[in-house]
Amino acid sequence: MRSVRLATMLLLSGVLAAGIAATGCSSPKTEAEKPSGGPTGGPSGEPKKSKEVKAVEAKGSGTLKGQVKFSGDAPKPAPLDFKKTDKKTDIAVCEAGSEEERTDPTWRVGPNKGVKNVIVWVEPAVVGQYFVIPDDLKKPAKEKEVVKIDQPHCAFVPHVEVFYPSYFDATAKKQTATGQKLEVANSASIDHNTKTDPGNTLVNKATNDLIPHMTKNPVSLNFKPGDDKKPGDFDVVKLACTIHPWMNAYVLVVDNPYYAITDGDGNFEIKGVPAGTEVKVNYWHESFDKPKSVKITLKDGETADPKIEELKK
Ligand SMILES: [Cu+2]
Repeated sequence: MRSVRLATMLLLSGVLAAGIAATGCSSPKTEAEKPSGGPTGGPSGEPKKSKEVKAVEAKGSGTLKGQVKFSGDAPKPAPLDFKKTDKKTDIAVCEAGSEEERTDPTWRVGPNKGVKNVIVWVEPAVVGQYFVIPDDLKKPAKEKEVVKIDQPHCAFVPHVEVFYPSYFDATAKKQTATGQKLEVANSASIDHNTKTDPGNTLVNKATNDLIPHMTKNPVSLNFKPGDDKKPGDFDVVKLACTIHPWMNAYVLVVDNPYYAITDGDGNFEIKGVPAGTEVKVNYWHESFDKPKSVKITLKDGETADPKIEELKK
């Protein structure tokens, strides 16, 4: 199945790549959507321009800063239908959740029309290349050693996360662990389970099994961004609970530290982004079939807006 998907991806992306031109300094350009295997994303599937795995030659670093906005009238999140669970005794617990836990999490649009939970991340513009990660970013910040998703009532909180389990090591020429862990906890008084949908992940399809956890001991999920010998892969993994069919969450698995999730009003900021070289700024919202991207070249010390287009429902 995977090889068929990959072959299709490579074929499609070859056609698209032919139409993509390079851009100049700090001038973002919208690129055609990147084809990928899963409905919500998948590893980079573009053809290699060269088989050589090569370091990006950066000159300093800059900051990407911007806002992802919604086009048109903001949708109002509909209440979730808790009657959809077969465990009717759970409903009282579900109803005790916060407003965010009780309403459809797909669109969270802030007062200034910014869209929450859009993931923005950077990868080298040339497939096969990799960023040389500075030592201080080869491991997670203290407060991010564990990326934790909880289920306090009947929703995954947070709903969207990024997991950075490994980076491509220049010397070893392979993915090397950052030490970051991804854990799903259940602090509710009722049972939940966590499963990954094989239709929504390529590289992590092996984790497609039920992970029951009715205790407060969190379950550790060993997702990886892609091939251990390759740089630049990523995967969007969807988590679901089979007991409560409305429950889902998304985890983007990446191999570099240059990422952000938009806040309640769509704002994002990514510091330390390699400058002096063109980079690809990917962005993804759960309404997308696959991630989209723009390209930009930062100057050393510069803060620039990659100008992500407004999202529509
Ligand atoms: Cu559940």
